[in-house]
Amino acid sequence: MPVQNPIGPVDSAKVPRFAGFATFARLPRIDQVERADVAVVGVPFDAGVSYRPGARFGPAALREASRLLRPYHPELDISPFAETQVVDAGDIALNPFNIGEAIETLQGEAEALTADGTRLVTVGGDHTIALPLLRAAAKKHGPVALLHFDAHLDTWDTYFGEPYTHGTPFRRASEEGLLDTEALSHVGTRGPLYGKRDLEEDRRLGFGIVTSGDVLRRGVAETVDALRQRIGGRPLYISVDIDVLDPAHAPGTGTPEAGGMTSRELLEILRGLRDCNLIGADVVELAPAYDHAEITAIAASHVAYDLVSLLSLGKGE
Ligand SMILES: [Mn+2]
Repeated sequence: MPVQNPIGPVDSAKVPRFAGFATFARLPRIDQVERADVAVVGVPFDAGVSYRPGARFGPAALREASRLLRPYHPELDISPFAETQVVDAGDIALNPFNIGEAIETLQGEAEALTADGTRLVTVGGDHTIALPLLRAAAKKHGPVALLHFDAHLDTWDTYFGEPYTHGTPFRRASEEGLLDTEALSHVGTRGPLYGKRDLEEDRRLGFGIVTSGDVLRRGVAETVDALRQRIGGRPLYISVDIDVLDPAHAPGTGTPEAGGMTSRELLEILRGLRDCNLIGADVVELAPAYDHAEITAIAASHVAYDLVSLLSLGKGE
């Protein structure tokens, strides 16, 4: 059951949006409520990146950009902050010098945060963090369906011999049995690969691929239909690497690729998933040092808002 009489965001008629603490959407902190239905939590960690660093500053940038989010979502016809208790759970502090330890810590913190039924929208941080988040999700729900929005496959085996990086989380998750292999899909992939073998290995792990070009050719409605058929009523985890968007829509990220989706396409696809059984989500790879005029941070904050809204629609029942 959702929390009765949830505490909402700071009233923007009394305190202007550009004043006050930058919690996500100006919502209460987790220590200001008794229980939360949905929590937005930051993971400022980028020790797993292969190219441009800086996603450790993603959570702060997303919170700052989220000041302008308003409480009613017209497309989904929901006031997520009024119908469920949504909070900002702050940041999970990880060891930036030890990836193995960071992964263990994050899994434990995610398990603690979700123990009483709170569902998470986690803000990265680089994509390494998806592995411990999926471990925590699978421990609770069993193997989960996964929609992975990303320019890249992120199912590579190792980098410089290292198994835990931002390019390998979904290979590890598959190997560990965290994923329902009947219902896995990358969405928005594009750009050059190391070789054709990347695709063959990815397919062997059970992934389907909807490329960025597929979304263009089929359109949003057909894309959503195909994804929903694949997912059905399974517990669903959504992982959004903001580099799924074209650099025109998300320049502030570590490994940009030309030819990506628009923010409109991404948001429309997410809204098409309103009937799915979403159990958790993340938005990762926002690296504000490469951003301009908060283009990427604003897009990421809206993606987070839509994910929160989808979780609120589910109401945890
Ligand atoms: Mn990624």
